[in-house]
Amino acid sequence: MVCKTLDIQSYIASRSELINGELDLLTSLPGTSKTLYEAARYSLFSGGKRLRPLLAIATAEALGCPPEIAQRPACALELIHTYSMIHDDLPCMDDDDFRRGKPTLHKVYPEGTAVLAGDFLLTLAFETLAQSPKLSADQRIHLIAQLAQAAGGHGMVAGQQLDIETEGQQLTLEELNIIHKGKTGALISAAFQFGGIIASASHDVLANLTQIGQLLGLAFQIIDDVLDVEKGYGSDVANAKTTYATLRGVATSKEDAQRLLQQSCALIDALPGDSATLRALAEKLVNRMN
Ligand code: GRG
Repeated sequence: MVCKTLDIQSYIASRSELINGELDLLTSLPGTSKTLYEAARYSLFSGGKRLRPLLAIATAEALGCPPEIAQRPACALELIHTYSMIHDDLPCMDDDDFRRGKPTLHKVYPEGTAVLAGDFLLTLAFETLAQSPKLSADQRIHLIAQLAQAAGGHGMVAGQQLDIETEGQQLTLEELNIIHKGKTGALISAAFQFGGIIASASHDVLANLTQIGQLLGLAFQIIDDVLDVEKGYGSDVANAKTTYATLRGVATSKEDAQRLLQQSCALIDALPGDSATLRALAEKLVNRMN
């Protein structure tokens, strides 16, 4: 077990280095506004775990595709994720002063600059996919469509809107699931699809990856709710939010997450190729401490 932990840790370290290198390249040539680039980089390099691009690269690798091909398009997921965090923290949304232990972007730069830095990262994600040099035109279009679906009005943005609309209301588990599926699950799911598309996976494998992504996306959010209580962040409690922890209790929520993990691991094991690293990453995602 210890050995496996070390293996996955060094895998994460090495692939994170590739991801950070790409993100640096993508944002190192300031356009007409140096401030916009600096603001975007403040959030992009503030200690994110890089989970989504890591999952995309590990999925591609499990299906036999080298990381060098996956690393550039995988970064589009991190660009979208970072934009969503910046906008989520704004006074008109969650109005958070800190993220990852540092002042949020709108606390360091004017609020308008924070909005625009998010907009910049959102558009850069699609530009990155359109220009990914090592993919075919078909693959690039497929990735762009996949990301638009996951991040937009059928996915993350829709989930966020539902979250705002239902603020202060007591939700059922079903309603909560719909919000989580859009807000958090869609981008995690897209990471698995990304790996499949980049590795030119068959239709059947892509369908399996959809299921894996949905299961793990939900497990990820459940654990996020549990950590909010266990780590004493308490922001959900303070905001009177319905969460898995409030609806199911912490212990049952943990069991739910483990069950979803087991189901997804069975599907990961059935993928063609060597999926041991992807499995270890999925386990890490659900058993994470932050
Ligand atoms: C503003 C359009 C728009 C969308 C925002 C994703 C989202 C929608 C809001 C985030 C609210 C939130 C904190 C949800 C909990 C799950 C989550 C996305 C946690 C952060 O993801 P990690 O753990 O973050 O991958 P790091 O910091 O590692 O990058």
